[in-house]
Amino acid sequence: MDNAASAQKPLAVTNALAHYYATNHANVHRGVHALSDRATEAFENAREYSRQFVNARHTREIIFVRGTTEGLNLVASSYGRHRLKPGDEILVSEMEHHSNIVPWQLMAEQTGSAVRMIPMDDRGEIILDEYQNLLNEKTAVVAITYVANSLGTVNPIRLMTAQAHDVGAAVVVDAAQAAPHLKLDVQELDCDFLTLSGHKMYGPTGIGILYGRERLLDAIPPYQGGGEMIRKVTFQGTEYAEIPHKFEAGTPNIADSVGFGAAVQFMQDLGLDTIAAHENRLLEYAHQQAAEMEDLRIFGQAENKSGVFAFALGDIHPHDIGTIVDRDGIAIRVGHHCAMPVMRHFDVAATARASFAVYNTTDEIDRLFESLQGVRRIFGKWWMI
Ligand code: 7TS
Repeated sequence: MDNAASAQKPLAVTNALAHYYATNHANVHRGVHALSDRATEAFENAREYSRQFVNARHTREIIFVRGTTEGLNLVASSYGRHRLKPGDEILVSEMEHHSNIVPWQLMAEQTGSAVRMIPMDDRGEIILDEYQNLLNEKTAVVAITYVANSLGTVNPIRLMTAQAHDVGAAVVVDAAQAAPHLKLDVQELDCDFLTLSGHKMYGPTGIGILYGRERLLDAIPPYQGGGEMIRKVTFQGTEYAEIPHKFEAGTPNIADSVGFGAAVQFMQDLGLDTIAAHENRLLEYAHQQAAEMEDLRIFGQAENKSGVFAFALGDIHPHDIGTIVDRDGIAIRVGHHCAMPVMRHFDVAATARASFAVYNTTDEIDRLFESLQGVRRIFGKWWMI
């Protein structure tokens, strides 16, 4: 139950990886030989599956990256250098993962712009009135998570995007926690950039995608320089390749892109609606069980929630909870979840978090709650059992 950190891999994905290495591997986009053609085809097919997964208009808008962290750093760096000037403002919500805060702080420092926080309420929902008050003609970027990893809140991206566009700001969506659970549609959301990690959606580690609106990707400078991303190099100057290759310097992570394509197909074969319905049932079940434990506090009570059940048990430290349930064979995450501002909001150092994937069951949730009774026993809270 630590799937928000990383999901386990189905055979469809591990077989695709093994098959690729055993039969199709070579470097891409450069060989005249058959193997290189096959590798290139497999790699570019994975780009097409990724395009379909986020419903982008064109594969030119899909860049392979290492994961969400790299996607966000790429946008902050390339779009930031293109667009940000002294006095500009970047709006980032209070519930962001550090990877959607720190790259913007780095860019703000370099450009003389400022990062401002969109606050949330105690249920873990963005305060939309405050968001609207923060938007003004200085707002250049709104960087927002679709689903918060520490709370499970699903944010109203479509609405926030429309309001950001009214003041001329670009919208960057962190879809790391949304991609495993929700149907993504960049055209419907109308966002300018969206990024996700393959390893959280049953795919390999070290691979993810960044979607960018074609017009913007064309306008902004490359992120890294090297092979693959150029059209012509001389000592007088360099012409860059067309997108998406302009943003893919060096030999790409070919095998894991293929594995990622297989993960996308795995999810689509199961059905994104089926996955969401199953996980929502699990979350609801966990909330029902929790209601019967009066010393259990839930972090994240948003109306629209997905995947994450974060909690505290009386005054027992989350690290103790995590260690004890692990003895019962249950994996949960404890700590600040790379979201220290969220911990600060609730005035705690850490929380315990169970996060669900399509293979989890209500039986497993029963076992988690039995194990939590064991935690209470160990800490001598016998009167609560
Ligand atoms: N954004 C969100 C919302 C995340 O949950 C994470 C990882 C990231 C960005 C970074 O993703 P990466 O694949 O580049 O590392 N979140 C978690 C988590 O909740 N527990 O471990 C990692």
